[in-house]
Order: sequence, then C-alpha cells, then structure tokens
Amino acid sequence: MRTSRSKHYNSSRSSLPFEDGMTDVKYNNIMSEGPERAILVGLITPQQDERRTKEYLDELEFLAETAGAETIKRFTQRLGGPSQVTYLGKGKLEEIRHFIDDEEDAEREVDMVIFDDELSAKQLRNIESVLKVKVLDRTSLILDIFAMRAQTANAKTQVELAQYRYMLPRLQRLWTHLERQGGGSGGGGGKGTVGLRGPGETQLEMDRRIILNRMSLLKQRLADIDRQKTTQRAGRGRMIRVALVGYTNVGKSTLMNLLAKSEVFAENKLFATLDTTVRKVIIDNLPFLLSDTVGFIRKLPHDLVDSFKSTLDEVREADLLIHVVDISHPDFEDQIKVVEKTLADLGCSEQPTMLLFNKLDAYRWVEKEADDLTPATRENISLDELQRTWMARMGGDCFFVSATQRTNIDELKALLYKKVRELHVQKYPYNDFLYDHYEEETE
Ligand SMILES: Nc1nc2c(ncn2[C@@H]2O[C@H](COP(=O)(O)OP(=O)(O)OP(=O)(O)O)[C@@H](O)[C@H]2O)c(=O)[nH]1
Ligand SMILES: [Mg+2]
Repeated sequence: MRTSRSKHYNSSRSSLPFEDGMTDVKYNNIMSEGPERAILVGLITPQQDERRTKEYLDELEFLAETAGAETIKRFTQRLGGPSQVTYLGKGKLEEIRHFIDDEEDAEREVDMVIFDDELSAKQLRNIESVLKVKVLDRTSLILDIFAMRAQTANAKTQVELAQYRYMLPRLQRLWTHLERQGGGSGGGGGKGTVGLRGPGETQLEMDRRIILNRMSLLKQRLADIDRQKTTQRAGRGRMIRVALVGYTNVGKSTLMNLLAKSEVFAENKLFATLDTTVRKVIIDNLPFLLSDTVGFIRKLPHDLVDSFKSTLDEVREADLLIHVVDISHPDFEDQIKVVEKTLADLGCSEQPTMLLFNKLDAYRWVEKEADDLTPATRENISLDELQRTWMARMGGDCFFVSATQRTNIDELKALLYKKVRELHVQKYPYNDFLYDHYEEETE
C-alpha cells in the first residue's frame, strides 16, 4: 500500500501548473514530512568506471539530501551504455521492484527512485510502469533544488522556464499519469494507455499550448529583467568587475563575505546561491566590483544553463574570473574540468582567469610508507607537492587559501589588488581610479 505521503506527491505533480502564480510550479517538489526515502541508480559503462560511478552517486546522494531525501540503497549495473527503452536492463529493473516490494512488506515505504542521468520521456514512462513509484532523474532533482532555492523574481522566472523546458517533451507521460490518477474507478481508468488516446490527445494539445504560452510570457519577463540589469550595469561606472565562479559548495559565498564584508547566504548544501550578488570591494584605495554566482555541477541541465544566461551575464562581462576550487574534495580535478567546460559553453573561455584553491585546512592525504612500492595515487600527494604542481602549471594564476581559517587571505587581497590594478590601467588608461583615502565600505 502507498502511504498518503506519496499520494500527496503524485497529485501535486500531475496537476500541470496552469495558474498564473509564479510560485505554483514546484510540480515535483518534495513534501516535507520527514525525509523521503530514496533509491539511487547509476550505470557503470566503458566510459564511466566503477570508481567514477561511485563518486557520481555520492554527489547524487548529496543532491538528494539537499532536496530533503534520505538515500536507503544504491543500485548500479554494468552496461555498454544506457538502454534507450528502460535505461537499465530489464532484470535489474525487476530487482529494484522486488527490493521496493520487500521494503513495503516490512512497512518501509520507498518514496522515489533517482537516476543519475537525464531520462527520456520514453525511459521515464517505461521505468515508472515497472517500479510504480516516483521516478526522478538528476535533472529533475537539480530543478527541484533550484525551485526550492529561488528567492527573487528573476531566479524564480528562470527556474520556472527551465522546468517547462524539461516538462514539454515529457508531457505525454505526465498526462497519462494524470489520467490514471484522475480516472477513478470509472470505465477505462486502467493502467495502460488504451482508451486514453482520444481525449488525451486533445488535452495534451491544450496543455502544450498553455505551456508554450506561459513560456513565451516568462521569456518576455526575463527580457524585461535583462534590460533593467543592463541599465544597472551601465550605471555602475568605471570599475573593474571580478566574478567568483566554480563548482557548487566550494566556498564562493564564504569568500565573497570575507572580501566584501557582506552577508551572502553560505551553507554546506548544494546550490546555496542562485542569484548573482554584486558588491563593491575596496582593497587599500582601489575599488572594484565582486560578484558571487550560482555554482556549477556535473550534468547541469542544459535548459537551466540557458535559462540562467541573464544571471550569468555578470560572469560573461567580468574582467577577471576567480575560479574557486575545493582542494579538499576528492574529485576536485574533475570539478575543475566541469567548470571549465561550462564556462566555455557560456562563451567565457577567453577571459583572464585565476584558480583559487580553497579549503586548504580540510585537505587530507595519506603518506606512503617508504617500502610501499605501489604507484602513488592522488591520495598520496602531500599538500606541498600539490601546490608546487599547480603553481608550475598555472604560473602566477593560482593561489591557495582557507576562507574559514582565513589562511592567506591578506596575501590574496594583495594579489587581487595587483591584478585589478593592472586590468584597470589597461581598460581605463586615463581614469584616475584610486581613492585618496581608504574608506570603509558602508553600502
Ligand atoms: N573546511 C572549510 N570549509 C569551508 C571553507 N570555505 C567554505 N567552507 C564551507 O563550505 C561550505 C560551502 O560554502 P559556500 O560559501 O556556501 O559555497 P558556495 O561555493 O557559495 O556554494 P553554492 O552557492 O552552493 O554553489 C560551507 O559549509 C562553508 O562553511 C574553508 O576554507 N574550509
Ligand atoms: Mg554560494
């Protein structure tokens, strides 16, 4: 038996957000009656070995936790690639179904199964018909967290647009879902699609039209917000603009708070920041603008990147990017690559960039015994060695700090002063930008 909790969820999901309210779109938002219980699913493929799949699932678990779900079990399967029909092999899907049944027999509800890759409409439909619980993928989970986090009209509009972009090609499935739920015991309310086609098609067309209309309204709103922001930016005067970018949860907001003496929301959850915040920072007598932006993540839904283009204008127009890296994270090298790729997608690969390794204090490594002849791995590299390697690779364009311990922060300020000053002289050669006296920022 399903509990009322999951019923509640289903009905909220299956009603399409036709209302005009900006906040009514959390169609897959997780209800908050204690953590929901989730199963995670990932593939091990020739392109993604077991170790990597484990890392990805660790991250997926953190995402689920951020959204309010507790992971109770993981399933992985070795395949040449995802099945177009069911993502996993049939047998594996049955195995998960049995696990869910056993849990239910023991009165432990499984609320959802989360897949590590984006699922097509067809895959979703097929998987749901076997598992008969809520099925999410990495994209819908990220969208859910974004919907939860969105504070300003701009962020809400951007998330809503991304949600519709995700929904549109999956509408057929949402509709069948709705019919199954709403059908009750009358005539053809069975589980298949037989009998749904006639009115279903018409309804589907209507839904599609309503969504498309809504999307163009949202795009219009974003264009208006964009215009306002462009005007705002133009009015900021001749100041160098520096943007903090990086993977989610690396400490961008913490650094922003430290440098700008501001109070930007920072916490140990993914996507704490959705809106770009811009602050004026003064180092000695040199003012510049510093912005804190949304964090990136592996497989960041493309629609979301697209929808967040205006938020990310701040990054695109920055004179200097500070790419913040969490050096204590076991996959920080991968994270660097993901950020570089996302920046390239945004057209930001040509901008001057420096790497700022944060969380020095949390770096851990295992010293190898002198008689241990197995090759050294990442875990055996000391902080010193790591720093030397990156400095050799990046020259003056990398730096190491701990934002929470305030290690090297004064040195970072000195470095920023030098860099911003150079950029300023290049960009505004005749502008006397220095303040006569140091002024405490009061804004
Ligand atoms: N140990 C350690 N933790 C840090 C350091 N800097 C930040 N943190 C912690 O890392 C977590 C994430 O920090 P945020 O500043 O919110 O990270 P962010 O990059 O802004 O994250 P998003 O906005 O979610 O993308 C928080 O719990 C911080 O306290 C550091 O130097 N050392
Ligand atoms: Mg942040």
